[in-house]
Amino acid sequence: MKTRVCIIGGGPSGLLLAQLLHLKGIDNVVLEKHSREYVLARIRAGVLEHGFAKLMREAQCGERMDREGEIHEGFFIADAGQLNRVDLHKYSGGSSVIVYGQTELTRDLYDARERMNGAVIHNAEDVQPHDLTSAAPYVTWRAGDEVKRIDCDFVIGADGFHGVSRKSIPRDVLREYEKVYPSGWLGVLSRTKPVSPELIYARHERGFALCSLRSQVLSRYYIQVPLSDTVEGWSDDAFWAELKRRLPAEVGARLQTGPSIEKSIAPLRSFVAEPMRYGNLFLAGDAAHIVPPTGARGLNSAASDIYYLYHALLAHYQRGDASGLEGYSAKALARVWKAQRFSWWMTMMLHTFPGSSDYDRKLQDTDLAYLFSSEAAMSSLAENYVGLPF
Ligand code: RFL
Ligand code: PHB
Repeated sequence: MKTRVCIIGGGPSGLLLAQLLHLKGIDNVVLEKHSREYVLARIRAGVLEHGFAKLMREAQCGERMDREGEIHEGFFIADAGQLNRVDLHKYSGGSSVIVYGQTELTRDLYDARERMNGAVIHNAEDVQPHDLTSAAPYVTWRAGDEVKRIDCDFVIGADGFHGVSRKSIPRDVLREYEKVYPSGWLGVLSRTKPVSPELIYARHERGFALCSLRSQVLSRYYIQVPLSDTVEGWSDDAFWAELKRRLPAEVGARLQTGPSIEKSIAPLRSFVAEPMRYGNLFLAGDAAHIVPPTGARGLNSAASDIYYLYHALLAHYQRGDASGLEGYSAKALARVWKAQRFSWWMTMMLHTFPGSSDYDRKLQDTDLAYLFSSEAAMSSLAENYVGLPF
């Protein structure tokens, strides 16, 4: 088999790039380790910035997102029993975010790939890139007992944090920066009316909580838990009781509870791998960087990688211009680090970590007091939350 661009990973990053390239006549193949059903069962992001939405439209996948997604012009931060609103629209110069689940967005991308007869190979086992520094790289994988091979010009590593692509870069080339937080988020999806039409990020001495949603009949809630906790250890009743405790009383009083449809724990981690290019391998999305979900930046950072990579590949194939590919890593990383900073800041301001001191708590109090008394601080939060320009 032969293609121009071999994309490892059929998550949102890989599928979006595949779709964009296909529409410009650039032949590509996506190799995904799991089945479509498995990928679509993962409940992850819920908040999209407009830059991402624009790319989805360009990829001819934005119709349902525009119909069913909700525009949010603000969110709340709860602290000391009070709700404080962050007016994104006012402080970002008229912008907003879109609440539309990653699951739905991935489904739209898969449907588009199918409609256009795009090549997506599922259940590809033992995927391995080869000869990445040569002009003729190739990728092998196993389908049952058979070993398959695809030759290509470029390999895109869009295979998430645990993928194989980043690990193919030699240790003496790759530099990894990491911060691990001593907590995770326990998330619950439930077919209940959301407690608030806008998201609530709640700071509480028992730990952080987040009230989010997928639609007006589907709620997504999270509570901060110790890393040692397990999903099995949290009954639905215990989850609802703990969430209620961490919300202002008037919010807790109107919380509608119900059976969980999905329940999972995600550890909090900040991570960046540099460079994002090695020979003819280009990393994108979670394969190169992850953030704690507090600032809703993860998927949105993947979108800017895909934007830069798409335009770099277009310039290469349409005009023989290699400058976009040459500059990809530096350009992508500049924006990635800003998302890292913002996610770290939101996380540190709103979580109660084991071992945090009275001094740490005073700084959090001051950060929040400053935020709600300064238009400049509000503008800084808003412009980061709606997404810095690509
Ligand atoms: P993904 O989604 O992990 O997809 C990678 C794909 O690669 C496949 N794969 C392989 N394929 C072939 N060979 C291999 N060896 C492979 N190894 C892995 C995997 O099966 C998978 O299908 O990475 P991608 O595409 O870069 O997308 C990144 C996003 O998924 C991630 O950044 C977001 O979900 C982060 N995130 C959020 N981001 C936001 O922008 N806004 C949010 O509101 C938001 N909320 C969240 C989040 C992440 C969360 N968790 C669970 C980590 C909330 C949570 C709870
Ligand atoms: C979500 O709805 O899953 C969500 C929303 C906002 C975040 C993180 C996760 O910051």
